[in-house]
Amino acid sequence: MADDQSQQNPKLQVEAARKAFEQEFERFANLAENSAMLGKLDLSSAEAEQRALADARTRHLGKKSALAAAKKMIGRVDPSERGSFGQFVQQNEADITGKIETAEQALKAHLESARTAREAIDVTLPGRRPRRGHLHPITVVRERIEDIFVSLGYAIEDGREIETDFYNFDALNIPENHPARASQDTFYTSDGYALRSQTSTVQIHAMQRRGAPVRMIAPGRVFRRDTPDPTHNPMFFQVEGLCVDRGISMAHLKGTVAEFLRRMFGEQTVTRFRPSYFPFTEPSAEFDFSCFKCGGAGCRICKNSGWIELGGSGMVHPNVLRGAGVDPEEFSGFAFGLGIDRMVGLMYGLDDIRLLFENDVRFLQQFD
Ligand code: 2NL
Repeated sequence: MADDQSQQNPKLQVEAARKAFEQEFERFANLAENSAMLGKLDLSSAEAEQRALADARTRHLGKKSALAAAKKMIGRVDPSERGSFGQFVQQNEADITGKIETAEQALKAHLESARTAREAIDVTLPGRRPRRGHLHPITVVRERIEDIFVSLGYAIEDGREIETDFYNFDALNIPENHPARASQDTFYTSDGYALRSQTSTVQIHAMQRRGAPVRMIAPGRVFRRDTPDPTHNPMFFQVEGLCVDRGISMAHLKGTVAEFLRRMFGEQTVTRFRPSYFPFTEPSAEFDFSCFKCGGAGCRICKNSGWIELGGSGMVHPNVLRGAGVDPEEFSGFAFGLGIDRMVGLMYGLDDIRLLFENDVRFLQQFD
């Protein structure tokens, strides 16, 4: 058997090793010599070939290879043949190394260009434009209200949403036993603070801080424990206005609210006041304005009445002024409050104000 022979004959052993190498190397040789074939290799198969080639190098040139064993035998062959055997071994080693290196280089070059191709980007491609949002309709209307009052000389005040009973009720002359104080109507935190049920709280703070005279509006979120329905949401937006100075009367209140509504809904808008009751104002009045849709003739928006009910108002109760550190003998003032979301609902003809708080872009997109 050839194996038996090669056991005895070191030269045959080297030849057998060379033959085994050539057989296994054929696929790499094809790759190295035929660039079209190499070009067809995708990145992951080229990487697999590269690993297979590294294995082949270890097997045929490594410490445990047949060639390494033959090299160890050089010293043991007959001195007369040692020179030529040594040369023979070295020649084979050099051939094999050369072939492997050529294939390695070809694979490496191919991998480099394949990786570069994968990472290439077309810098001339147009960018993806980020989708631009827009203001929420409540914000749009709030800003319009703010602009109108700023132009009338009012400041815009902001405050906290969690309040003590003092600011939410006591300072507003709301009696101890008033139903609004009950936990059925107001949200309380576990340590007894109230989520403000109107933004009057902001105005009390501002009066304490700044004293009189003062002109301001306080827009913001308020919270009431209402069961949600098409016209109620437990969180909604309100704007309150306050004007305190010497000699302020109901006439100033009516003139201011009427002017605001004319700027909001058009010059033809008519405002009317109806007597009402609030603990924090005396006298108190609710106000309506002529329907912006039908001009008073009657339509779906005004429920055929020609009028739209908007908010409450009145002359600030002396107890409220006093409680906020303002002398009611020297100063008087008017105040009013209205719901921003209710106004948005009317202006856009919404049949359910809860749509404003669901943050469904399909709905909100309409207000771009
Ligand atoms: C309504 C009624 C109103 C006020 C709010 C107010 C504020 C202070 C003092 C006195 Cl600091 N009053 N605010 C007055 C009357 C009515 O709101 O229907 N809001 C939606």
